[in-house]
Amino acid sequence: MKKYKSGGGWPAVFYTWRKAREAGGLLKLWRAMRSKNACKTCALGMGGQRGGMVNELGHFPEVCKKSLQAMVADMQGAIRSDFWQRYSPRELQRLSPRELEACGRLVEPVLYTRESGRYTPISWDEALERIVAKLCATPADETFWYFSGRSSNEAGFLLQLFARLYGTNNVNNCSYYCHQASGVGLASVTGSGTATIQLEDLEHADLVFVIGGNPASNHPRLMRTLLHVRRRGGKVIVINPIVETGLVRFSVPSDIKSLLFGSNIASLYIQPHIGGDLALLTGVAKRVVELGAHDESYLENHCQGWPELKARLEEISWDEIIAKSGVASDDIEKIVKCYAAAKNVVFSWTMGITHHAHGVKNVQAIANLALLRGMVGRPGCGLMPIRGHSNVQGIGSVGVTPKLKDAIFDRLQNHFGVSLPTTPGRDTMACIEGADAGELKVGFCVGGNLYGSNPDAKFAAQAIGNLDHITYLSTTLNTGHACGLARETIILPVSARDEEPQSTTQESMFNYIRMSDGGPQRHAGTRSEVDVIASIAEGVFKNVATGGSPVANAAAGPPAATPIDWSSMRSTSQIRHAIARIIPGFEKMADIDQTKQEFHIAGRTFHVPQFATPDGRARIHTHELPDLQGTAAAEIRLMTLRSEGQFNTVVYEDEDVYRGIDRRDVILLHPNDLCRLRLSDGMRVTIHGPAGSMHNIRATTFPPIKPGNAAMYYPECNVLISRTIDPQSKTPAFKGVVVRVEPIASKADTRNEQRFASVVTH
Ligand SMILES: Nc1nc2c(c(=O)[nH]1)N[C@H]1C(S)=C(S)[C@@H](COP(=O)(O)OP(=O)(O)OC[C@H]3O[C@@H](n4cnc5c(=O)[nH]c(N)nc54)[C@H](O)[C@@H]3O)O[C@H]1N2
Ligand SMILES: Nc1nc2c(c(=O)[nH]1)N[C@H]1C(S)=C(S)[C@@H](COP(=O)(O)OP(=O)(O)OC[C@H]3O[C@@H](n4cnc5c(=O)[nH]c(N)nc54)[C@H](O)[C@@H]3O)O[C@H]1N2
Ligand code: SF4
Ligand SMILES: [Mo]
Repeated sequence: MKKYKSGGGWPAVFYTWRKAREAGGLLKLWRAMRSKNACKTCALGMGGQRGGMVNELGHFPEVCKKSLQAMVADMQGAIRSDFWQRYSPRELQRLSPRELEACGRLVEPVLYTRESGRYTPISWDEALERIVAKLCATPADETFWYFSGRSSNEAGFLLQLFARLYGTNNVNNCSYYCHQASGVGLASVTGSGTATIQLEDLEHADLVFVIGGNPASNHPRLMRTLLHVRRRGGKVIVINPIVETGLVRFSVPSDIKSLLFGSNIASLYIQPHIGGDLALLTGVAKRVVELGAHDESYLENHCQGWPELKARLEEISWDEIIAKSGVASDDIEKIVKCYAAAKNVVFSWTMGITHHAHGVKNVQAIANLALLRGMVGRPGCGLMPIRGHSNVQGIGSVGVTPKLKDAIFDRLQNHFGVSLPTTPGRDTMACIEGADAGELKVGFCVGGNLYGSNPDAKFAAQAIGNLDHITYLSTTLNTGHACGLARETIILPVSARDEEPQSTTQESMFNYIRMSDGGPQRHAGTRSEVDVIASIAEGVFKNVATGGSPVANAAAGPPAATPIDWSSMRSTSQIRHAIARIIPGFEKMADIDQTKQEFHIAGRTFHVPQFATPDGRARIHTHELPDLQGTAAAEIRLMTLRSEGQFNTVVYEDEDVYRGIDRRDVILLHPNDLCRLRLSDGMRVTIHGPAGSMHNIRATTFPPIKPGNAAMYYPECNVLISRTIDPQSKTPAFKGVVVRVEPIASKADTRNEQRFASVVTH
């Protein structure tokens, strides 16, 4: 396959034309993309009231392949009723994630029962009645509520409120498999779990670190910002085991000079081992202090823990740092030189940092490095986790977490005159494990693909299979609908953001609240998430009020009838009023309907070194360096990652264009490792991971990866990965997996276990 020399550029432009044809013409797609709705895809955030393809600073046009992919997918035709006759879940299990997505839009509720062995269309009334009856018969703490990050703030707020009044804190979101380590790590340093900067600050940085991510594919519009840093004479340091084409050179399609000639992005590209960042960041910090390039007065006046860090840095040996990071001292010196010379430095990071058993420590180590030179709490510099889903941050802000912040808990109780449960609540992995142990009986998932996002896919299927009931609110089919089947499974078809009948709001990774107008329904039969949640809440509490089947919460007894008029909660405007009163920093939400004024959430960004900790000082944490995994002769360290052509568990195309890979059933290995493991390019191999094996995978030569490290595509490879989690953030170590690669000896052994059929146990 042709390997591109830069990311973005003409391929991205041609892609737009191709996608326009699929969507029924350029004009139709253009109208959809320009509607006043926040981009549905990543959390960089575009669109909203300034119209689609506009960022927070008013730049236009900001559009990327991914936003087009998502839009065109939502513009697909409907799945017809006879589809369910033809395709049982067994057949759906044989389809790839791409084929499932391409089946079309879900437009009618469907019910699966284990007895019938298939999905059957049912009416909305029947579906809602069944769900309400199930909830009324189940102790609240035996249920869980999972949210993906694409839904609105309004849906998130309403669902968590309902779940808590129903009686459980088992409320969580996909962040536990994503940026939770960033939230936990940042909160442990600044007292606030989100970025310390706004987009505007990035425009003033003279050095940006991009650690453990591939924004060229995954957050394409960030590339324009990085390009501007370079044009201003600033620098970009990339820390990544893979030399990603688009981080070396990128052609920004909306910038004519860049489109024609391409732009250099990385000034310095450093390749650590997978999991080697903590050692590398510690090494850089050690050297900064050795050279006296740190800011002693900032550390003494605005931080706590500096003496301990200083002692730790003195004590730790260079041998250990170099062996565990995989980065030579020359390269560390180059980073330090750049950092010491810079005035405004932004540190950004993504999954290469959080998807480790030491994810929180990684984030704290990034913060340490920033604090050493006083780079937090000033304009133009700071800490910036690059978030995933378009509203994952908002979902967390409005309370879709097991534990509410104290202020939110108190205000919720006072505002509504209710009393909320005080049980600890379960994170996402604890829900999956609870389901397997029989402690949980009912699951409710708003968006996402709980099955497909889990490590240890076989276990995930078994755990969800152990539930009495699961409800999925979805727009399209995914592997979860095929393999994540409870005894009774209901899929409810919902409207996408730009089809909502009322306006909704979203929060970008820069703590910026956008308003989406919604738009005309594309398919009769879909309902808005808010409407569905309000209907279920109404049904459950009507039962309570009329003395119908009681909901017996094991701890707290049946829930009291609530003073909340759930029917009025069908109005997103009504929900926004409650959010404005309850969620700190969201006060401006109260009149956003009239003003249409999008806003930055108050109290989140730090432009003075006065932090949200009790004494206003930032906390410095010190760490032991974890051992480097996968160093035995027959082993290799594996990262699982996304390709250019997918969005999480949804695969749009098999090609990963900028990495020059044209299929997904591959393990990408450096030529040295092919040699070391006695393999050759294209050879069929079996991969043995901690949770399972995959057969018939192609060993593929991939010189851009650092020797000793390998890569495979998620979600297919989740059969391999164990449920090892970071004890602090509960996030699985999706990127620190040790595997063995074995050539397939005979032609007979060419079962293809990456197809999902083989992992389903019932
Ligand atoms: N096109 C597209 N865009 C997306 C998504 C998508 O699936 N497709 N998903 C969205 C979501 S939810 C998220 S969370 C983000 C994810 O955005 P990313 O974090 O960029 O995505 P991944 O593919 O998980 O991460 C892979 C990058 O991390 C590097 N890496 C792996 N291990 C390590 C390590 O130990 N150290 C370092 N320094 N680097 C490492 C890999 O080489 C690779 O470049 O993207 C969002 N945007
Ligand atoms: N091995 C490995 N595993 C990983 C990762 C990895 O890097 N490696 N990454 C992890 C990360 S970062 C994340 S965020 C998770 C992803 O976890 P999830 O968020 O659970 O999964 P997605 O694949 O994003 O969910 C896609 C589905 O959402 C539904 N959907 C799309 N739009 C809407 C909407 O507007 N409303 C509703 N209700 N539904 C909608 C569609 O049915 C679609 O199939 O996976 C995690 N798992
Ligand atoms: S970078 Fe993210 S928010 Fe911006 S257009 Fe692309 S997918 Fe949407
Ligand atoms: Mo994510």
